[in-house]
Amino acid sequence: MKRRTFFKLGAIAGALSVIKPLSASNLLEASTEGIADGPIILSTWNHGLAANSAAWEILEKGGKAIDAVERGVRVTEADLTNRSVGIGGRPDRDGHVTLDACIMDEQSRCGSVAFLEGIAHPISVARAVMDKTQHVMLVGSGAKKFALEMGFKTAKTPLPEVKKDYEQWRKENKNLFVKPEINHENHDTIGMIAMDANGDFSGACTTSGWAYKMHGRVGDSPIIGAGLFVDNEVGAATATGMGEAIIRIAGSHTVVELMRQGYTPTEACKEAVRRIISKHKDLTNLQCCFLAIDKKGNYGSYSVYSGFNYALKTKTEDKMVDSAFDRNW
Ligand code: SD4
Repeated sequence: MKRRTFFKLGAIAGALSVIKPLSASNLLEASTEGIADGPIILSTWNHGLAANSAAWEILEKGGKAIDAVERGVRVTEADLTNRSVGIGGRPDRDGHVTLDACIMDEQSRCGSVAFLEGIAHPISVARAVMDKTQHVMLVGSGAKKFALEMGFKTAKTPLPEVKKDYEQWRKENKNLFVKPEINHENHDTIGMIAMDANGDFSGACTTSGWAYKMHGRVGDSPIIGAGLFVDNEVGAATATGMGEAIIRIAGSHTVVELMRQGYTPTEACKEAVRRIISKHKDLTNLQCCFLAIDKKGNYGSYSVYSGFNYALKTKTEDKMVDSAFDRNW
């Protein structure tokens, strides 16, 4: 390399090294982020309130975050009126309800299942993958076989009322390659992250994914680093929204790594959203949302579009919080 070019590159590198992380604070209303004193749980969407309550029963007794997040999201999985989590979920284009879930603890142990059919609590199967096997991820018939061997109960899916909607959808959608919609009305995966009284983090994420997706499609939710990531030195993050876009930027891992570099949770989520926006020319219906907590108990979120909210539970708060966002629908 010529000496002059070398110095030029050196000057650019020097300038880059003093660039500060993006500041989102001027764009935020105070209510969209905060700091917790003691244990904290964040969960995506309105169903997060009930899930947080169940999880809190464990944290308030000094229990572990890993047990709290599993208990919490099981509440959402058990809600048969929920159309995008658990066995009440909508099927894929071929009429199969396929479930994705993952879980991760403070020791970076993790477990995941994807494309799993007919089992009521995929999050607990993911936990069993983590606790009982040498593996991280089991999919499809292998995941089902493992679930049955572990004694998990089977469930018949889709539910009759869901099947009726599906049959109607099939009548109206002869072209099976039509892009399924994911917008503010039809998605509500639960991603839950928590810090316990010991300051340890865990997270869980579970979904039936996009309604009427292609058979075999797996989203971000069961992928460690995309739908969920925990690093006990730094904090935790989870995601909801269009899984393909979240996978492309390794979303939740990106958020945690940005917090490691000094970004606040909101700034980190905002930067992940910025990357998604910059990498997609067509943002139609491309909602993606991130939630994060750092080691000091700071929490925050950011989404591409308005409309994303999350449930917050601490010693003093139990409420829904509107996320900061980049643009209005
Ligand atoms: C997926 N991320 O399968 C999930 C969908 C979702 O709220 O989050 N819906 O892509």
